[in-house]
Amino acid sequence: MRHRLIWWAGLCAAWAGAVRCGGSDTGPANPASGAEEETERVFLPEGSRCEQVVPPEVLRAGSADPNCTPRVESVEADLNHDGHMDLRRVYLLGCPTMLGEDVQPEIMCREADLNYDGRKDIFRHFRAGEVASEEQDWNFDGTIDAVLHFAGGNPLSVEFDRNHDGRFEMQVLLQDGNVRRVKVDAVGDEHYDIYETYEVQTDTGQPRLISIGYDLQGDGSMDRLVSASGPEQGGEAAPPAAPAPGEE
Ligand SMILES: [Ca+2]
Ligand SMILES: [Ca+2]
Ligand SMILES: [Ca+2]
Ligand SMILES: [Ca+2]
Repeated sequence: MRHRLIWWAGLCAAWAGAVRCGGSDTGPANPASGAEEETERVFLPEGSRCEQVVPPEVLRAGSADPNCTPRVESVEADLNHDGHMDLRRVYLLGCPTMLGEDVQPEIMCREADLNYDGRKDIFRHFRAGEVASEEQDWNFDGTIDAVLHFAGGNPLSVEFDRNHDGRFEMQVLLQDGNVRRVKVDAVGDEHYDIYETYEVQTDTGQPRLISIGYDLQGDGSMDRLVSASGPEQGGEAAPPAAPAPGEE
């Protein structure tokens, strides 16, 4: 976590195409292949997280054509040719604009089953055609382990459920793709207790840890700030570091 974040690219490098996950080169098992006798497979429930509803703002905007109603449709694909759909894309089919222009189908959501067990594992949500967030189930247990948030098409922050208990105890804030701040809930009280602040070095272009703040009292404010290069500050409430982009 100390360096430029490239984990999700490594997680599932090509989930829109040939699917490979977790660094394995072998790909997901396909019991229907090889010399083994073919047996009927049992697939898990799909676990879809892509809604197939017209966004309310689109309904409110109305249509220039009184006979047209915006609608959504999904397109599915069977990537490993086992007869079970692994990839689903949901599109918004809008209506002609007030100027009479046709509207192209707009991607709203994309979800995929990366290990071909029947249950979807990665979900990318779009807003106005631009990626807004992505949910990832790294260990294929049906519980989301990481959520990425995007702004302007760029990743802005990531939340992690590191112990797979369904709660996010770590947040990483990004700036131009580099780690800017890491917040950790170390005691599991749903408040962040550790704040790591990073700065990109002008010579290397890599982020470097510059300070760690601790909330020792669990009240949401830093009580102790340790600089990576200077003397420790503490006693009184430590001054907060400059906020990272997207940080409240
Ligand atoms: Ca399939
Ligand atoms: Ca799966
Ligand atoms: Ca999981
Ligand atoms: Ca957790």
